[in-house]
Formats: sequence, structure tokens, C-alpha cells
Amino acid sequence: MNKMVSMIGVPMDLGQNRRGVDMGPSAMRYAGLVERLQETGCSVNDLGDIEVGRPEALDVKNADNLKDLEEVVTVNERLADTVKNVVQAGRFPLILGGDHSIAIGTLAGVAHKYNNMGVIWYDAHGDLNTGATSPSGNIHGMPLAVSLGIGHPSLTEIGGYKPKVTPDNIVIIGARSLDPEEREYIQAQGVRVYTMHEIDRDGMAAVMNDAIAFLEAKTDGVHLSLDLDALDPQHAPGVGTPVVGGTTYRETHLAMEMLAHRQIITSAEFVEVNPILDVRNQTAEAAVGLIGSLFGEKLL
Ligand code: 6HN
Ligand code: MN
Ligand code: MN
Ligand code: MN
Repeated sequence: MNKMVSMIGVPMDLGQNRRGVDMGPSAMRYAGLVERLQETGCSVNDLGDIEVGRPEALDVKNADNLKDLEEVVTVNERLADTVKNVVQAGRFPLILGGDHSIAIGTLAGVAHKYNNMGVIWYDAHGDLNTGATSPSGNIHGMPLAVSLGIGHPSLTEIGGYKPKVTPDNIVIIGARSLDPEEREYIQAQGVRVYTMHEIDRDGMAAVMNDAIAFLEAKTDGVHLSLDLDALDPQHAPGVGTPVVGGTTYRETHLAMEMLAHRQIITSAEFVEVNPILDVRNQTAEAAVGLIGSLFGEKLL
């Protein structure tokens, strides 16, 4: 694992309805993220936050069932640029969200470096919607589709190229809330999905061994996109779209520890932390602990 970390906050809350997720980056910093990383031997460069327009000041539009499309595009272009510079400098980009729409910019910034970028999408949701299929019009339900080159051109063309990833190089872990067209896409493309069923049945260790072996064999870099709503709301209550029946705190730590051990992750983002909906910053603290495990923090 590359321990030269450049941290980027993205206080984005335009990709969904509930305010508060813009405070996610502060909450994770407040929970001691930088110190935690330094304790695991990382050299941390906190680049601060990407500028995001305030909803009150924006002329909010909902054309094509894509809420706040223009500003989501602008922020993601900025993020893609920043992430690209971090990658080019040989450092590890660690992105703090913000809602999950920021994965569009992260992947745009990272994927140009790799010929076969792998992605681990650790999430209760598939985030495979487009304006045409989305039940909500919220762009945070679309970033994986966009990164696969599907959706509105002003989103899929962010960074100036598409697609960022291919369906055979992604794995989704923790899914339990998929919309009908997301299921159709997954089945048609044969996307590898470990739903909660596989996690319950085989255990997280088996699931992670399988997912890592699959990606290791065919990719030259792997991005981890971790949506805190993959965890059960008991363990991560501070998220905008909670879904019961999720992974536990320990299961998710185990997943991070196995990723650390196998050294396959080349970039990561932790998204959807919403301090307004949280209980005493518990979700941000969970995120910080998980990031510690990802960077090799040991229990003994
Ligand atoms: N997230 N599938 C739902 C939608 O509105 O498209 C929920 C998406 C949630 C997205 O949690 O990042
Ligand atoms: Mn590429
Ligand atoms: Mn989610
Ligand atoms: Mn998500």
C-alpha cells in the first residue's frame, strides 16, 4: 500500500435530497483521521476541500430527472483534476464525502492511469441508475453507471474520456437495495455482486478472498468506493439512505484488513457520512476506524 496519502474533502450534498452530508469531511477530520493515518505510518497531505456551490445560491434544476446536474458536473470536474494531479505525483488519493456522486470525479481522476482499473463498490445500493431509470433523480444513485459510460454525456465525459471502468472489472459488495433496471443491467452484463445473501451464507472472509482473487488477476489498480450505508444502520446511523440488514462493524473491518493484507487498493473514498443524521459522530468515527484498517492498522 502506498502510504503517501493526499486527502481531499468533497462537501457535496447536491447528489441527493438531505442536507448534512456536506459536513462529512469535517466530521471525519474531527474524528481524528489525520492522526490515525500518521499512527499507521502514513505521510498525510490534507489538500482541504473542493469548492461546492451552496444549494440556496444555485438555480436548482431537475432537467432529465438529474437534480443539480450542472453543479454536480462542475464539482466533479474540479475533483477529477485534483485527483489526477495526486495520482501523477505518485501519491495515494483518499477522498472524503460528501454524497456518492463524487465517485464520478474520483474515478475520472484515477482511471486514466490504469489500463484495467478495478473497482470495489462497497454499498447497500448498486448506484447503477441513469436519469431514465432513477426513482429519485438523485445523482448519488448513478455514479457507477456514469463511470461505466452510461448516462448523461456531461457526466460520462467528465475528465474528457469514457468509460472509466468496464463491467467485468467491478465487484459490488453488500448490496441489498437494487432497483429493477439495476438488476437487469447486472444480469445482462454478468457484474460480480456479493449481496448480503452471499455475505451471510459464506462469510465476509470468503467473499473478500473471492473478490480480491478475481480483481487481482485482471486489474492493474483497484479503487475502493465505500458507502457507509453498506454497514447496518445500527453501526452507521448517519447516512441519508439507510437500509436494514447490512454488514456489521467487524465484518467491514475484516474486509478492510484483508484489503490491507493483500495490498491491492490504489485509491479510496469514504462517502455518505451525514453528521446531522448521526448519533454522536459514530458514523464518522466508524469511517475513520475503517480507514485505519485499510492502511494496515493492527489489533495486536
Ligand atoms: N447511495 N437506488 C436509489 C436511487 O435513488 O437511485 C438509492 C440510491 C442511493 C445512493 O446511497 O449512494
Ligand atoms: Mn484507463
Ligand atoms: Mn448506498
Ligand atoms: Mn452509494
